[in-house]
Amino acid sequence: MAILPILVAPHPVLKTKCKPVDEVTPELAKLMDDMLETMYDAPGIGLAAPQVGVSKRILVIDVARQDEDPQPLKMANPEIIWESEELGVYEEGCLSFPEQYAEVQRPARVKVRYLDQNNEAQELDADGLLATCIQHEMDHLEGIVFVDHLSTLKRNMILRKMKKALKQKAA
Ligand code: GNR
Ligand code: NI
Repeated sequence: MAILPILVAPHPVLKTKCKPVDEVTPELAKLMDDMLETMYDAPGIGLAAPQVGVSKRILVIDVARQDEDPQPLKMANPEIIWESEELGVYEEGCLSFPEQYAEVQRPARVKVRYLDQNNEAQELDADGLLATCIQHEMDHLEGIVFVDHLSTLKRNMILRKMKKALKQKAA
C-alpha cells in the first residue's frame, strides 16, 4: 500500500474526462487500495483516480463514521442507472479544493452499477451522504468538480482563492 500525492485545483487532469477500464486487473485493484489508503490518510470520504493523476474511471468511497466499522467501496466504470427526482443538499468539500466548502443540490437517491475490485459487476442503492459522495466522485471522472454546480459568483470566489494559493506556493 502507498499514500499517493493528491492534485489540487487548478490542475488540467482534474478537468479531463477519464477513460473506462477494460478490466479490473490486479494492478488496478492495487491502485484502488492505494487510493483508499490515501483517502483515509487525508482524511476524506471519497477519492477519484484523477485526483491522484490517473485519468481512469475508478473511485473509492468510505462514508462510515469513526465509531463504525470501515465500509470501503471500490468502483470501476460506475454508471448511474436510476436517480430519484427528489433532491438533497449537502455541504460539500473536496480534497482537491482544500478548505473550500459549499452547499450542492443533487438527486437524493441513486442506483449505481459498477465493477468491483474482483472485476465483478455489482449494483448498489444509495441515499444520504453515500448518494452525494458517489455523485461527487463520478463527476470527477467527467472532469467536473463540485464548484461547477455553484453560481458563477460563488464558483469564481473559490477559483480565485485556489489560483492565489497556487501563486503563493510558486513564489
Ligand atoms: O472528503 C470528502 N468529503 C465530502 C463531503 C461532502 C460531499 C462530498 C465529499 S467528497 C470529499 C473527498 C473528495 O474530494 N472526493 O473527490
Ligand atoms: Ni472531490
